[in-house]
Amino acid sequence: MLNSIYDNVIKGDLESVKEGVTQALAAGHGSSDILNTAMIPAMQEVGRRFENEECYIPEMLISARAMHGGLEVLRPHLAKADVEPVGKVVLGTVKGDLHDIGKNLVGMLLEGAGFDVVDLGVNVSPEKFIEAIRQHKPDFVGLSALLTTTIPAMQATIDAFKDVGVRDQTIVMVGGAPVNQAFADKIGADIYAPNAASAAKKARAMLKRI
Ligand code: B12
Repeated sequence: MLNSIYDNVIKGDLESVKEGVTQALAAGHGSSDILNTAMIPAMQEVGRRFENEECYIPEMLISARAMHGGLEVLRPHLAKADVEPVGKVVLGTVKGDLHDIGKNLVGMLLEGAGFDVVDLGVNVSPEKFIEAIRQHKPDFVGLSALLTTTIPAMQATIDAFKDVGVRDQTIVMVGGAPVNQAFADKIGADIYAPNAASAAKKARAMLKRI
């Protein structure tokens, strides 16, 4: 069952992915099992094929669409609806970057951990993040980037927070495939997390400390 979800994400067969995820849940597979053994490895395989020129952007896009469909089926299982918000997070993919699957997953698991999530979407300018900090007064701001060419926008965003005096009002969390702890330290972020589950865990732990 999980194998066919994996295959259908790679094929980009949206309806079969949604159906497969629904059936796997009904058969008792846990949502994180479905994510971590079928859906995420499928996107990694799509990335590997793209790198080796075995597939191209249209194929990546239809796989991404299928992945989104599957995530929407999983969403209620990842996010427990009846939890009192423990804090607020503003989340977005930085300027120039259109990847949002990982960010969306981070948002869903943060919701599941009890956070109120304000998702600004993709290609978010520093100004838009600043506006959201002023409007929502979030405990955390999460920046996502998937391209080596867009991770500098994380630095630019944090620098812009300092320039307008909002840097100390929020905890900055960064992530995305090309980001690591050393980079996060270098740009002055407060938290780096390699995946959505650890992002939610670290955010909860940080809230307890302050
Ligand atoms: C799907 C995809 C696309 C789709 C995106 C659709 C969408 N709606 O997201 C499309 C087709 C649009 C696309 C376009 C491009 N892509 Co692309 N894409 C991918 C692919 C295959 C999968 C990404 C993905 O969704 N992974 C699955 C998720 C679950 O993982 P994740 O994003 O890493 O997120 C996890 C963690 O990183 C972390 N995380 C993520 N965000 C955050 C945020 C916070 C705050 C925290 C704490 C944690 C965190 O938690 C997440 C969940 O566990 C990757 C390959 C790969 N292996 O990553 C290439 C990849 C990222 N793309 C790549 C490239 C080159 C491009 C293009 C430049 C191609 C082109 N020539 O036009 C364009 C750029 C467009 C743009 N301006 O952004 C390269 C990047 C290379 C590089 N080193 O920079 C990759 C690595 C492919 C490759 N192997 O070459 N792409």
